[in-house]
Amino acid sequence: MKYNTRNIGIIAHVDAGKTTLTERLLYYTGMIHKIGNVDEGNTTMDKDIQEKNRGITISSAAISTQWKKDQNVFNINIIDTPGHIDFAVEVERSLRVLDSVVAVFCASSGVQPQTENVWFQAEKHGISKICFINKMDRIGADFFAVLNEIKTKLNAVPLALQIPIDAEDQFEGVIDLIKQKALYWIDENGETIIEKEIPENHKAEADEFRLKLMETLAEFDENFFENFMDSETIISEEMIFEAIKRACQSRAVVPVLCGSAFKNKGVQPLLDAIASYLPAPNQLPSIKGKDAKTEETIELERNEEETFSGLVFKVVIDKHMGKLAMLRIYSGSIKSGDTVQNVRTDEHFRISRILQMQSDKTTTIEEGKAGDIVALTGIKDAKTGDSLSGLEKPILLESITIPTPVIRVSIEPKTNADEKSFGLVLSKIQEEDPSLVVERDKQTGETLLSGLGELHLEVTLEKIRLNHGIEINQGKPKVSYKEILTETKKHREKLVKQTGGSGQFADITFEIGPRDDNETGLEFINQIKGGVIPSEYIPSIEKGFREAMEHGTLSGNPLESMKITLLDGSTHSEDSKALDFELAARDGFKGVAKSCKPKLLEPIMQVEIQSIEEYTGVVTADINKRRGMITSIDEKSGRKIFTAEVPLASTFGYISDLRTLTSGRASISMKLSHYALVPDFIANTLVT
Ligand SMILES: Nc1nc2c(ncn2[C@@H]2O[C@H](COP(=O)(O)OP(=O)(O)OP(=O)(O)O)[C@@H](O)[C@H]2O)c(=O)[nH]1
Ligand SMILES: [Mg+2]
Repeated sequence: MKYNTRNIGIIAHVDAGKTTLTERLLYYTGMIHKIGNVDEGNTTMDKDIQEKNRGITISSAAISTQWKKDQNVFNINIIDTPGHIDFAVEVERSLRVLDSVVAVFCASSGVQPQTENVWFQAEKHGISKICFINKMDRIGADFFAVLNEIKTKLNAVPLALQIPIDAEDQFEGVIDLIKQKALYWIDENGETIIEKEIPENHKAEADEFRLKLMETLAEFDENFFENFMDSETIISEEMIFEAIKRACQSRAVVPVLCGSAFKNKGVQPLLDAIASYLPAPNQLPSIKGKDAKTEETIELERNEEETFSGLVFKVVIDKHMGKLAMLRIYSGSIKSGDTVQNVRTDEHFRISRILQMQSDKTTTIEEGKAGDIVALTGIKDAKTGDSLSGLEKPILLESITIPTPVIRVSIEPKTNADEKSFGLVLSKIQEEDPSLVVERDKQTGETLLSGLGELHLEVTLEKIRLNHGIEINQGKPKVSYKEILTETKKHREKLVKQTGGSGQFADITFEIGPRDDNETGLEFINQIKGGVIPSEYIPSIEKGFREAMEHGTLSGNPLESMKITLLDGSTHSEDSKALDFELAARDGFKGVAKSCKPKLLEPIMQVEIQSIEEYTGVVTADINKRRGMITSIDEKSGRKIFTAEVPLASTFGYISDLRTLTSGRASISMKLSHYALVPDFIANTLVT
């Protein structure tokens, strides 16, 4: 069996150099023939006009390329993801379908809030990682400091496979600790690598780190431990390779490499490491899914003989090809012309074409197999997170978690003539980006667009203008609040209706209030005894409450959490139906929630600001003004790092305000930290 496919994601904080690195990966694998640069707006990955203009990645791009190593050809599917938190859904859906990641770090700014975010997201999905410490040429670059932060901030065990030869503008190459050679990149495009002996002044350090490499492997790999302890055994390169592979794939350690993508140094060894240490799809444990009919758990082998199953992780509407569904195939295979089903909708459809994405073109392929990432045409109704399967067995795979919006604006087309196409465009845009929500405000009749941040909404509206030619009027951005109950109440809800024929009847008594733990969502405790409510109605009651909490009674915003204890009830032998109990739960919630002293919660952001000493006073005073709380002030590479918790509502315009305050000498990044109670004096102005 061949283990030659690698499905990898490139993840990191904004500006760490993911796109620059991906561009180099494509160049050295021969997929592109000219190196593009983000700053010149000519990269293969950031194709979108806004990506070019803003110099950031907005939508993640999937691309297939090949790398040759030791007579083997590896098919590498790469997804370059955006670093900005506003595009978090791109990271989430990519990590859901990838087998491993390359986490990129900036050698001078190290582990930043969004690095932590995406790192722990990858952890949640249980995928293997390799670290690439990029920007070794930048002022303040410090490989060893970042190595240490991987340990302290990410709780990981970094395994340096290389150490750099000097840093900043002296950065020349790397020392390969396995081969014990120094590698130098000498030409402008970084194509020629010269291998030399380790320079004298780096020998001691290289010995120290090689020993550390071996000791770490011995600590985390039993097999290697035996060889390491046995004085008779001479440790071969092969033994080290195999041990790294096992320790990386068991996720005990993370191999670390370094370089400068921009200066074209250090990329080829990263490709070798991807091929050597990261898992092939068919080496991973079997896939767990659910039989959509029987709800039974099914395990699927990750091979072509198995029945077909795949997950749609992205929907793209292409001007020429129409709707494209990006699909990760987990088991079995598909050919164009095959009929498959969308398990969510039961829709059966014929696959018209199977495409592979290659730089700026797509290639039609005959067959898609287990482990592949492809795009399909011909699907009408597919959404992000849908499972596709063969007709013989509908298999539901775990879906994709979509982050909930935190901010919204009211929007309308500038001219009445655009009114009709406006609705269509909004639904198209939502199809491509499930983290956007479009709603109509019941009171004002306005159209509200909600998203993950100011930039997210700005980019979306700009997309509507640029790609669809619709000019938009927009209101001020507003925070999406949540609600929470603060007191527990007991309530009885009785639904009795007699409208000729069969009537409706449901009777429930329940306790409703805040959760005791700090978890989110609904905690539902069923204390019904003696079958006074038949067990088949219980899930309907739970469903009723779950739906009801989507609209709080204080402000109409969803409840963050709620606890329901179902105590008692009764049924009517002829009139009671499952739906009646669902309705009773919903009505019951509406009737009693107001008396449970509901309060408003607002999103609180964890903000990190990097600036210089001189602006300490200005930055801290500004944080206070925004109702923020400073949690720490550190120093790194001569820069001050302020960490604070600031309510989202007072972060609007933060980036440009900070630029003005510090004459552009500060950078800021944020991530959603948690929801907290809105202080009464503000809540009173929000809820009337
Ligand atoms: N000095 C230096 N600059 C680099 C290096 N790699 C990337 N850059 C620069 O860093 C900036 C950001 O690079 P990108 O590749 O767009 O970073 P990214 O991680 O893709 O950013 P987002 O997609 O917005 O999250 C650009 O100005 C690059 O030219 C490097 O190795 N050294
Ligand atoms: Mg990018």
